[in-house]
Amino acid sequence: MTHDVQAIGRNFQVEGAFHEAAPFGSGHINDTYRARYDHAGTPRDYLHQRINHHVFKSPEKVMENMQKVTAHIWDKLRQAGEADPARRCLRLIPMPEGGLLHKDADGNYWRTMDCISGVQTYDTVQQPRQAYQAARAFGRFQRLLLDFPASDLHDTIPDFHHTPRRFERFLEVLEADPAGRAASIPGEIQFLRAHQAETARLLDLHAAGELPLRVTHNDTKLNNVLFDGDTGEGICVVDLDTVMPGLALYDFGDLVRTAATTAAEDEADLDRVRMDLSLFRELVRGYLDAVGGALEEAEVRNLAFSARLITLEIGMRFLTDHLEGDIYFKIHRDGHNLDRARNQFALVRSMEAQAREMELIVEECRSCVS
Ligand code: GN1
Ligand code: MG
Repeated sequence: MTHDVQAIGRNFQVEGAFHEAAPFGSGHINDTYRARYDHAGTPRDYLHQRINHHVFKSPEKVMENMQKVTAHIWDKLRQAGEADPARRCLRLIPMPEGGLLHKDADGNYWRTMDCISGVQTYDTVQQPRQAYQAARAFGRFQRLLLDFPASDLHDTIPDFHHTPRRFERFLEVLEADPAGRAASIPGEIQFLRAHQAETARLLDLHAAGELPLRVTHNDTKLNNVLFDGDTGEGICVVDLDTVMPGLALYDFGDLVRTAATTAAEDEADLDRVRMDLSLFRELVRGYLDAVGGALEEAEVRNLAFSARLITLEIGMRFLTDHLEGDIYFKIHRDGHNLDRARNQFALVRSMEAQAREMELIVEECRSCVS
């Protein structure tokens, strides 16, 4: 569905006259447009974004979280003497009457942000140093939020990374089989059942007091990092919709899922899907360089496992959506969610086959970080 982006833009305090707009990014949930405005002869780019309110049931709360977290990060960057925080943190654009959220006549919720220029994003890693930079960016993000009180944030999607609940939900949908697809995927169902026992491992460690609740990003895909087009530095973390209290390991793991893989998330040729150990090493190094000193022992010990767990969880969510008839994630072809699920399960297998090597890399890297 396309939207009248120009009309949407009029509701925000953008600078300049509307020039053009086009769909932007590769998200599975929201609709994003990059719009160019002409400000006295100088182009000004903004992102206008429709928040999917079927997924984010309370867009106001999403915006409150985002506003608080970006304000906190801006303050910290300023305190640290950062010359240009606008390149390192998202900036939300308010409406003339204040407020950050515009509700249109169709009941859609819109927000606007500055579009940071001179940056690049990647769906898969092209060079090992991008993996290092992405992990450093998310590690820095985690570090900047260490002193942000988790209780100040809304749980905008409860149990977002509660893997055992995700498993229960999968079983419910499997049982109901609303789209009549269950009989065609016995191998995938069997794969998930065989992994049920490990779904609770991180939450159990949290319950035992070994893994702290932190303020986490919860959607740490590689393509949520902006890389400086000149230096290649990972300068800014975006997509703050799901910033909520959570476990840091789910963030690290989700980055491995998307940045240590040799293929895109929906690659259907499973022979191409593999976890690359040298990329994994770059991710561990980058993350520990940025935030290693603040992590608990159990967090470091489970870095490798976290990657398997979240990859399993996301694969399970894709498979659940396939069984439900593709109602949650946007799809661009028949069987898209099934392809994604198979891809993620292949990645889990590859991680399992290299589990020992991954553990050794973590041990090696942690001894280099003070
Ligand atoms: C969704 O829309 P996007 O790509 O930022 C999803 C994440 C999944 C991801 C899988 C709110 O994120 O949890 O990991 O797809 N976001 C939500 O690619 O469910
Ligand atoms: Mg997202």
